[in-house]
Amino acid sequence: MKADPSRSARPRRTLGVVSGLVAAIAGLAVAELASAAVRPEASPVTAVGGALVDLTPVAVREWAIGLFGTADKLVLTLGIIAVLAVVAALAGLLAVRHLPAGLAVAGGFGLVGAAAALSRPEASWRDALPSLVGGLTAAGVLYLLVTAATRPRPGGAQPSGTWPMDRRGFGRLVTAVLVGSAAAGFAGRRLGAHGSAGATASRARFVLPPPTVPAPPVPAGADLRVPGLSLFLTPDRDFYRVDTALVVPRVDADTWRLRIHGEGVARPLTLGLRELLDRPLVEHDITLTCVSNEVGGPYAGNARWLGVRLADLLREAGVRPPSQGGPADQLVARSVDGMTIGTPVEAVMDGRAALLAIGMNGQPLPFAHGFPVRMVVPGLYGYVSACKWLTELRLTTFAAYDAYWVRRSWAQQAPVKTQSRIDTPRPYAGLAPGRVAVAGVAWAQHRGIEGVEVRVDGGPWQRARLGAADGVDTWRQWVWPWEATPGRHTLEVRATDGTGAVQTGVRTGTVPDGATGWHAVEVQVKDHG
Ligand SMILES: Nc1nc2c(c(=O)[nH]1)N[C@H]1C(S)=C(S)[C@@H](COP(=O)(O)O)O[C@H]1N2
Ligand SMILES: [Mo]
Repeated sequence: MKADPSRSARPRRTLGVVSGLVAAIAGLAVAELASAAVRPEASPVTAVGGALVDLTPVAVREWAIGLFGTADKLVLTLGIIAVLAVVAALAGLLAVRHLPAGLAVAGGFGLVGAAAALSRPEASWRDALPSLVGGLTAAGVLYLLVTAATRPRPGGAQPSGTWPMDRRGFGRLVTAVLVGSAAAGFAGRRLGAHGSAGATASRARFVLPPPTVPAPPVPAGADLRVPGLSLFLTPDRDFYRVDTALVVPRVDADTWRLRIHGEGVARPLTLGLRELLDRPLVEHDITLTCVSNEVGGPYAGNARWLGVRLADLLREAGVRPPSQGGPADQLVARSVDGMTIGTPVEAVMDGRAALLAIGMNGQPLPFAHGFPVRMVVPGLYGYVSACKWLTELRLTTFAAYDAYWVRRSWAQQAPVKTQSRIDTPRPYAGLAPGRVAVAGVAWAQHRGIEGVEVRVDGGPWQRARLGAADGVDTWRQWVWPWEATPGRHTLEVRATDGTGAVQTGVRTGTVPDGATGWHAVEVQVKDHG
């Protein structure tokens, strides 16, 4: 007796979806294992994610950062997995109807991953392997599952209303594949950790040498110690992180090299970390800010950096700034993951503390913040100054070369704009009437902050009390005592930089060279009693 097709259609579909999903899990797990052996960036999800990051239009990127903040990478990864799951389910549905077509979709996904991996910076042909192996695995597993699912039950006759297949055999196969995938995924993890073990050990072994030129202690009054106010020095774990890397590059300090070359470089240099550390080490407090920071946003942090003066190194290589007749006006830094960041040579060599930093707040750089060596230049947004995982410095011109973000509609040059932020009270805070400490930070790196003013409900500007200044390259805390009265109120802040220029109230977005406008916070003050 033949099974009633209308009854078997639904289980058939379910089997297809399950087969597709299980095949995708197996493919991904095997690809992860393979990518641990090749390099973590070659994992299909990471490669596709990286390619998407590079292709994302600037408006979408800014929207995503605004919406998800530093969780944007996690959201992207989950999004890719969700799309993959849908396609896998469709491939499974297709496969129970027409097996070759389903297999082609499964394998095709491997090709997409491989293409993405090959498009990544510094990619070699080996980077395609994890995706290809993963695609083949997925197709193979899909074949096994679908043939098992459509194989007649042992015993021949199919009682009506039951599945026309060996249900138990299918279940056993699914279980075996899932167990195998978990094992492959676990092995991939272990192997991945093993692969970066050299880098991890090199960081653990790395003892920061003492500074040749220590920074003076942070002035006692720099930290106003108002509850809810950002600390003057941002602890590494709280320091914002903005980069395009879906896996943090783990660079081995022992094999790290920096190459300095290009236009007007009389004596090209290639240095290892030891040779870099042979030079005088300068300690300097610098506030780093991101051009993607909205008015009032969180992408600003202040740290005590330790590093070699970049200007000295460039002079050693025979570089002259444009003002002294040098032919190159742009210094292009390149990271191990292919990021390029272009900085004005003039700014780097004008006497400011432009550093090749190796230390952050008394520790070697965290991997996420550029271990072993990154750039930091006071007064310029991170995307034009602060290359992490640095590996190359090339002298060229702005006319001849556009760095990564410049090709994505950001300005070639971007000095930090004067900004101020209310940290406390928080937006929409419910406050008791009476004395409230309104406090925050203000920054205008390399110009310094001379004054901060606050106003309530568009009233007259009132001078805030400033924390002690720690040079012109860091932010400055401020506090203003407010006698809060019941009702809804808007607090606004503006700063005056060291040149006497008042922060503009004109609101502009982050693109192309940094947001402007005054930060405003709305609060609700409760009635008495
Ligand atoms: N290699 C690399 N360096 C990079 C970036 C990046 O994406 N890759 N992002 C830059 C940007 S936009 C900023 S704002 C700073 C942020 O540094 P942080 O993550 O240490 O705070 O790093 C800069 N250096
Ligand atoms: Mo940035």
